[in-house]
Amino acid sequence: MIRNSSMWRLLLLIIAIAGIAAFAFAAQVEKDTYMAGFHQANGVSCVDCHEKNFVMDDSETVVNKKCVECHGSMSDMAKVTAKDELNPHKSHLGEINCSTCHKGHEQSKAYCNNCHTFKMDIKFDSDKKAEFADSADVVVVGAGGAGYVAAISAADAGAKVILLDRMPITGGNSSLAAGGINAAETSVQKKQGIKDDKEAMVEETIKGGRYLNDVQLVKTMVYNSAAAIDWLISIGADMSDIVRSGGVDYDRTHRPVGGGAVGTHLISVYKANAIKKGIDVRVNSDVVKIIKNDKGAVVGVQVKGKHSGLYTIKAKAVVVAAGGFAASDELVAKYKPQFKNTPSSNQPGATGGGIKILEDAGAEMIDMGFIQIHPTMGGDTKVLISETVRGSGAILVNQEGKRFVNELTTRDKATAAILKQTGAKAYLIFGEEVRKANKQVNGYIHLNLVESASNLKDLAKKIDVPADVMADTVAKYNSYYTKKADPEFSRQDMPRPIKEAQYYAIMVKPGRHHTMGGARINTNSQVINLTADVIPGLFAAGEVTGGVQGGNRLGGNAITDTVVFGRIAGANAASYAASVK
Ligand code: MEZ
Repeated sequence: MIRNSSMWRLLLLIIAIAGIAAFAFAAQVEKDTYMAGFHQANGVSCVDCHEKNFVMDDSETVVNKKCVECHGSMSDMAKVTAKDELNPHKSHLGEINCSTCHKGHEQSKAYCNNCHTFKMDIKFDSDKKAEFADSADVVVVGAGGAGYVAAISAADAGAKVILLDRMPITGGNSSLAAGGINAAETSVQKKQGIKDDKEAMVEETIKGGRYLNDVQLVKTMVYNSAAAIDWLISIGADMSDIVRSGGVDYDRTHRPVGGGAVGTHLISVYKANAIKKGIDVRVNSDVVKIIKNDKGAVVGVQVKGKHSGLYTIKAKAVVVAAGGFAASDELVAKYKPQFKNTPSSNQPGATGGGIKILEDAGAEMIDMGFIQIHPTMGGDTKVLISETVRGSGAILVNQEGKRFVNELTTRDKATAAILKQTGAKAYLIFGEEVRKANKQVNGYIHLNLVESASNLKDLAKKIDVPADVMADTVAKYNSYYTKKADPEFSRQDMPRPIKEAQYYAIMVKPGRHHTMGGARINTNSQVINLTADVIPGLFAAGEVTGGVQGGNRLGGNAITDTVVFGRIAGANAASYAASVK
């Protein structure tokens, strides 16, 4: 019983909210492009299909039963659609549920392309072609690091921007980036008295890339890297900690204070900027096609929204920044069959969606067989143990307790060396000094990837390594640290000894990390086609492109690539869009 006026007010509020929700729902389903709206318009209510409790099992048993009750079986429907040009009810007879193709709350267009990729025009699809549901000056495909940077840069240049990501969250592989961003002759290095040299960064990147890089792209990345750091700082990023990565002779990997992971930090900064700049960010929105006009210029994209179905966005320019394909067993098997069964450090959406749409749009694909194996993934997990743990002083030992490689060599060499050890694995060994310099180690501890002990003997026991051998290995390394010379493996940089308890061990194994191949671009981030011409209005940046990293990428150069080429792509896309009538 309702006894006082505040309860009345509460009841009225509930009724008002329910009314607004019902209105919004009705407005959403009202369109007859939605199965639910179509049914409602024909006097069929929600409960007729869903029954009272609205509980849906994954097989959608109740709604499928309801379809059959009203419309008959697949063979009944095959008779109804027998005269149509295509008769999918007949060809799928007995195999699938109605709801596999017919979605209640998604636009009911191009059902077939949900499973098939027909090159021919399908009548539902061709109806839709000329119909642009939305428009923007610049559409950016992929909301990882390169995509966010391109979107922010395009918005800064005055463009109306829509940023789309196929995954339910933004960030892409960049959000997993643990290490840092390489840049030479930066304001931060200068402030900390760290000497560096742009030409050395160019040379080291090309040497690390096995002399297979596009030299002009490398120079563009390096010469713009210091400005990239200043830009990141200007939009709110902390780049105050500097460490060394593998394959280089300079401390140039910039990251947040205390050795925090660079990726999560940058993505949160990018997100805040995207909101501030009014960028329309859409998740669960898979771009399945780049649309071009009859002159070959880009005019938009076709998107498959999780709930809105297929729709198109008109755009004057498109930037593809959808990442690589190291998470795709299928593409890895195609381009590098020997890496087919290796685990991947990548986020699950890194399956080459951007590569496919660029290829379909006529882009030239280069270096596709160059797939990088990162030497140190945590045990048997997908978690990457950052190279910066070695960079700040950890050593690698094998099951016999011995060092076997210069820990700061390039990734391809470190990987090859680990794969030759017992069990094709190794252990990162370090003391409290390294943990303190690397906040992210606390994360590895939290994920149960780390063994620790108050002395080396107990640590060795925990990882089943001969204690006396490991003690001897660590003692030798500490003496090399003191002498600043490593006669065994010529490691150049030994920033910390392994002296202070606790002592830590992380079991590591190599795993797929980065795909160096992708669409060919020029130094303006314009996409190049098979006849070496620019595709008008099409830009790309980050891991979806090829040529920047050559045959092997240096640690810390991925984020540089995303920031430098993301900025170039975004600014150039905006200025191209401004020139389109
Ligand atoms: O650039 C990278 O991939 C990187 C630095 C990874 C890491 O080991 O942290």
